[in-house]
Amino acid sequence: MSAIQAIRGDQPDQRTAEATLAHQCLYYMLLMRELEDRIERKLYRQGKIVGGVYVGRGQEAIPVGTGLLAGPDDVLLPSHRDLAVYLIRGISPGRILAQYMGRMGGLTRGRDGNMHMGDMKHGLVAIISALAATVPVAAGVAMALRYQGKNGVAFSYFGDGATSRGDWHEGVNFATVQKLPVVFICNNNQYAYSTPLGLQMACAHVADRGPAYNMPAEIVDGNDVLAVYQAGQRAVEHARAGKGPYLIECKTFRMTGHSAHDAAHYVPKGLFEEWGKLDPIVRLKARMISESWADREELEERHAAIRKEVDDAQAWAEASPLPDPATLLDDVYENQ
Ligand SMILES: Cc1ncc(C[n+]2csc(CCOP(=O)(O)OP(=O)(O)O)c2C)c(N)n1
Ligand SMILES: [Mg+2]
Repeated sequence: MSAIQAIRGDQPDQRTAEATLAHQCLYYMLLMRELEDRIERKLYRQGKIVGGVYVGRGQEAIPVGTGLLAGPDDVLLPSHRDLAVYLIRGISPGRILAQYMGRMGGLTRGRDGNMHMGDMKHGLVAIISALAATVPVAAGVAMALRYQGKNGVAFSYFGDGATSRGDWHEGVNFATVQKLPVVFICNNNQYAYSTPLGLQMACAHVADRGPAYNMPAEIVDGNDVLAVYQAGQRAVEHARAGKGPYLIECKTFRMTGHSAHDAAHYVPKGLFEEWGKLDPIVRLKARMISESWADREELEERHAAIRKEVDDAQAWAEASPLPDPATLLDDVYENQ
């Protein structure tokens, strides 16, 4: 039985719903961390990754706490630090590693070398590199869901910096005017590349932007996965009930440079120390032990199983072939 089968309750389970949720959150946060560590700290340094690497270290609670709320009709538009969203929607770790290594087994079949990937079969819209460009797309997705008579919600993910882009404001404005079912999820990690928050926006909180659009907006501790989940529940319920969009600002911190090539010398060291103490995985584990939802040994076993899952995924991805150059134009034009 795999770790995920175990925590999904495929084995007789006496746990409470809250404990089961905590185990599920821990599984996806650990899997995201392990996969990204493998990508950034091993494969990238070995020269096996085709493109740049952007990770969500320290921010795992945000895609996990919200992604777990998505139902089959919902559509998710993750940003570049939301890897867990793909895992939750059923994309295997092997396919993700193959994607980063430019292999046929990846979601873009070797056409892209990092995270510009999606799969509508799983309700995942591919990341658009231009910041905030997915926000009007999220509004469009929500409108399409409404036209189709589905009760789906669009989950729109972005960073603090993206909220200063024109596309963000147009997308949010359209969604609020049309009362579209969108949940806007901001990871406010205090930096947009090397620009600290105070140099790119004049209000103190991203949530302060909500009232300008008559949109409910709440601030949540983005390093507390259960708190993110609860805020997400309020947001999804609101959107699904036809009341329009809802903004969640998750306060967090980027525990790396902007990308693997960036040593982040511009970030005061003290901030890494301060936020390191608030690591969402460490905090969830401590909570699980204090609530008797798990003991240390069980958590260790889970972690070991996840490392093995990533080892197997890497072997699978490395066995996947690179694309045949003769197929270069496949899927580019409808008719060649
Ligand atoms: C329009 C645009 N400008 C610049 C970039 C380059 N770029 C990619 S991510 C990024 C920082 C984004 O900051 P934020 O929105 O806070 O997200 P974070 O990376 O912190 O998660 C920049 C400047 C881009 N992709 N698109
Ligand atoms: Mg940011």
